[in-house]
Amino acid sequence: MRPQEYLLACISCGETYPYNEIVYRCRRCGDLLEARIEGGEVFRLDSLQGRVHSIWRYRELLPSFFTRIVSLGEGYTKLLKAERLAELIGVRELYVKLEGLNPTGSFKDRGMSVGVSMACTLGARSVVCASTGNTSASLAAYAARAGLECRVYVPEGKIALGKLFQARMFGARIHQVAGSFDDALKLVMEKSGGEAYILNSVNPWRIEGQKTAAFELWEQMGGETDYVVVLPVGNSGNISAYWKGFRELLNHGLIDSAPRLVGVQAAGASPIVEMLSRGLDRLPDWPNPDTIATAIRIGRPINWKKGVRAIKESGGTAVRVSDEEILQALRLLATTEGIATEPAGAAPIAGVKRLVDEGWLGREDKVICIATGNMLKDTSEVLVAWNQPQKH
Ligand code: AN7
Repeated sequence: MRPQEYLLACISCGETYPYNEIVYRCRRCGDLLEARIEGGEVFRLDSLQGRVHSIWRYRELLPSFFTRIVSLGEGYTKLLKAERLAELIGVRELYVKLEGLNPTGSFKDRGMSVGVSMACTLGARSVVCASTGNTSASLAAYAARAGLECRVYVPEGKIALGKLFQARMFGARIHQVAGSFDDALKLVMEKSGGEAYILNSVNPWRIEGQKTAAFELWEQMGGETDYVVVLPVGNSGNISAYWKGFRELLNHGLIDSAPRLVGVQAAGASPIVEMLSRGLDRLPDWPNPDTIATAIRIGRPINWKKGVRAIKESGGTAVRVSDEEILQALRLLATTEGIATEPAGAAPIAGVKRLVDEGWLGREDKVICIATGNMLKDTSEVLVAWNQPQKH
């Protein structure tokens, strides 16, 4: 067996780059890059027993070349069965993966452990990102642990207070951008290159870390894949990461078929749903994204091509839900199961309800919803919304 080797490859033209080159977009055609592993061994279900309780338990499919691993114990989050909610919604089985249990309270920590380890290995002194909140909180924490300087760009007045507090607490320099997340990301991509290592999900090493969530589902479900996975979609980095994880399990013969992946967007920020439902071949413009789920208030998802591929190749679908449906789902999850999440994390529950109404899901289906972020990050918006007079 050849030892593990990583390289970066363009998802469109196939151009490759050494793993340690600092490149965020293909220099030949401008498209997205993906980290590819060649050679190496793989874990099996029974070889995972007794390993560390973090993403690093899947070390065979993570980079082995790091000079330093920066970890806060991310990953290995709980998967809870929600029997009362399954019955209420009308599916056979429903599970909720509690990504809010990660060290800074969101799934971003999986990607940041790998991304910041890469930053250290490359000798970077400073890191930067644009964020709707969770990415900035996570990067700030991992940068602190690694001793790196950290700058974050956030849309002014549009991120949850708890997330802003986290970034501040972990010592990041915060730049509030007058505009949307899309404007903040544009600023980072155009201005930061060279000076600081960019750790938005356009960076393929982030996706390497986040793909471990698929390995976890596979392990937690006893090696089975007979379920549908439902995730909130913003930049569509996470849904592509899950798909990459399941594709790697397929390629290594650990599974025979991959689950269908469903992307849920807030109605006010749903360019991917628009694209798929209208059969467009590129992303439509979405100039003024708006939703109470500020985490996914994104009009120009940078990873849309990977996300759309994940949905199409897995045989999944994309669905949009209103803010009202998100808030209802959040409350339903909390009051029937004792599970709470921030608004974006409840969007999958709202999406499942929609898909049951539409007949895409039904009594025969097993469904896993990814509750991507912790409820304590984002309480004020939800409280304000609940205190508005109810529409009847
Ligand atoms: C709780 O923090 O984009 O589709 O800058 O925080 O991979 O973008 C957050 C995204 C879902 C969407 N749920 O994931 C950011 C940011 C929560 C999130 C998403 C985010 P992607």
